[in-house]
Amino acid sequence: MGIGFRVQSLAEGVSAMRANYRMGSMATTCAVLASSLFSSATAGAAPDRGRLNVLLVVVDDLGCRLACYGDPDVRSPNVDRLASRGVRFDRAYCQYPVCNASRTSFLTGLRPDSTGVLSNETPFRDKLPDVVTLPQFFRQAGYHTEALGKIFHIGRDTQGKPTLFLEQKSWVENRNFPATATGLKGEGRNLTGGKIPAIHWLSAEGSDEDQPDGRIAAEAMRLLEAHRDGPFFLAVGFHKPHDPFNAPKAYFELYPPDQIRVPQGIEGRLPENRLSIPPNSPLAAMGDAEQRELKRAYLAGLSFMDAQLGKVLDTLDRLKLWETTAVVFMGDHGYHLGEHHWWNKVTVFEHCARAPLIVWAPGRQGMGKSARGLVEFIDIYPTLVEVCGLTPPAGLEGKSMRPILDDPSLRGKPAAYIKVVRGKVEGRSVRSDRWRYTEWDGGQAGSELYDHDSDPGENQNLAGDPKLAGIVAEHKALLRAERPSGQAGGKAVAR
Ligand SMILES: [Ca+2]
Repeated sequence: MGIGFRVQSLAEGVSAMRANYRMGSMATTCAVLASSLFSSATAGAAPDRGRLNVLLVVVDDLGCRLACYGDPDVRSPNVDRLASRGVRFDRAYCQYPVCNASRTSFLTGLRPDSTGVLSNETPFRDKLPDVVTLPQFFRQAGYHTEALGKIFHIGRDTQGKPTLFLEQKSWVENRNFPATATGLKGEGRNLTGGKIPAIHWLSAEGSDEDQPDGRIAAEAMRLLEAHRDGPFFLAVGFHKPHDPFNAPKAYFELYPPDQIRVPQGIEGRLPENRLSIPPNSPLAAMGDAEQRELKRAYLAGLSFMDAQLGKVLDTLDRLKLWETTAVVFMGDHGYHLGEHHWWNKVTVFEHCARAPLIVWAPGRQGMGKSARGLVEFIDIYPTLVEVCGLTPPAGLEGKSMRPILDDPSLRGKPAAYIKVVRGKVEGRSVRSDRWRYTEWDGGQAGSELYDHDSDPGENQNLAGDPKLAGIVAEHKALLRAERPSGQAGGKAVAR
């Protein structure tokens, strides 16, 4: 059991976190002899057929609206069955609420302060040319590494041009699949009168395989068969439910329009601090009817993705790969569907910071249970490395979740961190066991405190309550603990 999983209070938590960092430094010193996160040299290891395979499924813009996370309105039978088999992490948090920044963070095992990647416009190799990414680490260990669809958000092609989804050093292959002409036809409309082109839905003609995610699932099934003897690291990046909200017609029909509920009253209210959500909410251009229509389209895409996941899971069944394959299923960050009068991501509210994370690890003792402890997405890299019996490279900033995979009742981390940038203003937020605390511009542009015992929707900002000054002070200390001295500005320092 790791020291960080047994802490009892916030004060102990900060202390334990610092102790962890010190322990990490000692471990780092030893592991440097093995490999470094910033070494471009390949290990040159021969494939080891006794090692676990890895299947990493990353779903774009998938929050925790899933039946297995307690939403009875959503049809997600295949995510649910994976959750029943593995460990469902109920409080897993991304480190930045945008595709590129989040993916760069968890695929390098580094916090956004260390990656320096804080937007969708920066190819991560511009900031971290020599970092050994998660799949690259496995590639160096002799695995066949291959990606389908969107795993890295943006990379550079062989001519050095920025390009979506491509990343040369991590994969043997990285392929994308456009929709067919049939898959782009159907019934649909823009819900903002054309003001925001992406707020468009399409109930498409054709089959699953006329859509990118259907083609990705079919190819994943083929690759699992071809590489069944392993070891492989297969990454499957489903695009839905990200916009545009396209899915085959059958998935729209799962959701009768009159049964769609959207936030009302306080849940849908604009936050008092305008920095809390980005400007120009698309909901300003929509009425209730349009909001319901949009949510229906999001859920149709979600259930379409779920069905594609089901085909991949069926293939693991058929090929009897469960005992030789670790599986991670995750969203890249959460998503608002009208909460706080916002539709999209890019906030540090719980709706956006929290995302689904399910881990199946053969042989671990906690499979089939759920975990309440706080974990961060940067913990995924060291976890997969450890459960596959490899030695983590020095410099990773997360902590292996392996102890929780054996005992899901462990308490997890004392805190989970997320940040976002609005122009020149930085927002930093910390989630502890009970509270969320956020500072804008170090508190100069506002602060927010939410009590998750009484206000899980984060609608009552308690930061100004004098009775809670001690709680605020504790969380200020937690925020400072995220950044030990000597680390900032896009350059990671091993500790
Ligand atoms: Ca995303």
